[in-house]
Amino acid sequence: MKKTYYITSPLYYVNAAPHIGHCYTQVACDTISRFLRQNDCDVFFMTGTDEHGEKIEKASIESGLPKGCENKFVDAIIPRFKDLWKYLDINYNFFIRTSDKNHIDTVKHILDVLNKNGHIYKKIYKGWFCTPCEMFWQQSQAPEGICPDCKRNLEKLDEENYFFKLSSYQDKLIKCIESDELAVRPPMRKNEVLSFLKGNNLQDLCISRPKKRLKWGIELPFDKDYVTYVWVDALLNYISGIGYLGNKKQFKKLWPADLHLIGKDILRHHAIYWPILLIALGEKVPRKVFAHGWWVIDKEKMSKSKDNAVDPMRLLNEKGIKADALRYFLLSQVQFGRDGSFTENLCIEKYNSDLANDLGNLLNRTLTMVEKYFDGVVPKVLKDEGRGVRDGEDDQVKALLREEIKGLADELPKKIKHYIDIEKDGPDFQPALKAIWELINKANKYIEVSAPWKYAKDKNTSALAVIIDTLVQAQGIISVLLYPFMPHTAKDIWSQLGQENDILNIKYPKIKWGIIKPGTRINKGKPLFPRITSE
Ligand code: ME8
Repeated sequence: MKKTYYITSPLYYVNAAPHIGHCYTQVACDTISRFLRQNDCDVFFMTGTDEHGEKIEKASIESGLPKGCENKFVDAIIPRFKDLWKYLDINYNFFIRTSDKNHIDTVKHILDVLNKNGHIYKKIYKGWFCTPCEMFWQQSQAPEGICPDCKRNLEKLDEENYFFKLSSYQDKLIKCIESDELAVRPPMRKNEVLSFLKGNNLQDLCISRPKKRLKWGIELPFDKDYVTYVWVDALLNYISGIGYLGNKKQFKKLWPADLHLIGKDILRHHAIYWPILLIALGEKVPRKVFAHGWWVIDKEKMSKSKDNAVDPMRLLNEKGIKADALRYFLLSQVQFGRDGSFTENLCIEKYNSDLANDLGNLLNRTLTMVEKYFDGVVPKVLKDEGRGVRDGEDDQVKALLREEIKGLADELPKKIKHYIDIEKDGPDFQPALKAIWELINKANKYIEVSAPWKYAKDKNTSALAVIIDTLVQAQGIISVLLYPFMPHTAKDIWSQLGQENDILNIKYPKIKWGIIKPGTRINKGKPLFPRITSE
């Protein structure tokens, strides 16, 4: 039976159009999902949008719509997210909106259960509140009235609200995280959460907003004068979306989630509030929460509200950086978990060096030689392989390089598995891509060193066949291994190598030397990555 994985992205706020920070999480989730499917696993990848709360209400009013028309505002913005995910080849299984009826019914049902079971109480809240972060802060946490997270001014609040008894399960949560029943990763984030939990008494979580202040939310099932705090509403998506209320069979199959992939800004919500809500509900905690770093511009987090957001469509339209090139940049530029600094120039530099020069040229040169020397057909290598190549004076170097290429290619699937494995410390995309590029670079070097044009001049076809076969096999393997990271490019390489079967059907055990059969007619197309000149 296939192994099942349930992977989630955060639900993105729909107060503005998405930027490359949001693309980052999506691309990472998509890459993991594609990788697991290649390994014959059954994957359910869920994403969606977070549509309630003050932030959205404010954005709706600012857009010129009257209060009470927030649904129109969010409906209009959803296609921007869906279209972008389509453009980026994000292959999710379900898109949940917190305005979906099923989600609303589930939230009401769960709050009712929690209330009936004594987990919720009412009291007057006095303290600070940050509207952009939707977070409450104690005087001791924010003595200057500045939000510790986003550094903006806080508002003083003094109002009666409902609270969830977060504090009851503090010790239980510490044990869950320490034992990795809930694996918080990377390790620095595990340490961060544990030291917070051990060094502070958890304050109970305010889970309501009075309607006189905010109407755009899910009404509390036990008090019609209040709506639910947006974070409680949003976190519950992870179970409402897989049938907690209406599809028990699917819920049983998928829960607990194997991975909640998030940005580090929302670690506390996912590693503290969410597991405690689940414990109170009598459900299992998620298996893993992985918090990646931020894309920053001039040391500031890229964000919709800070006006420094980079629109991926602008990168395409003004710079010619297509979806896969952006995917590659995001995944290869930094170690997953750390912050990365984004500039257009860096993105263009990496495009030109890794994609245009290394990957694109390798394919182009190889296929040009297949056309020129073998009429566009992948040659058969004679049994005594490499005979002719050993004729020259630097024969040893060439033979060694060829062996190295084969060795690297044989090892590559295992290496990638190791880095992406979400059941261990992964995912980490950068070293996985580095390993693929090591092979690409070795193959380019092999062309330089073996100088096939010299054999062509000498009409040494058997030697030429060995060189071409080595290059073609390596690129067959590279294309399939690249597929989770750059699906469009992988398919393109695969098809230019003359392969007619769907790359999706090539599962991991089939990724090995000999993947491209001799006699295959190649299908050379346009260069994959034409160079970009930056002004
Ligand atoms: O927090 N760099 O939504 P959101 C990297 N609705 N990743 C970034 C980023 C940046 N500069 N900016 C955003 C919310 N992200 C809530 C989540 S989940 C139940 C509710 C990514 O739209 C990052 O993964 O503000 C962040 O966690 C996510 O976008 C959502 O941001």
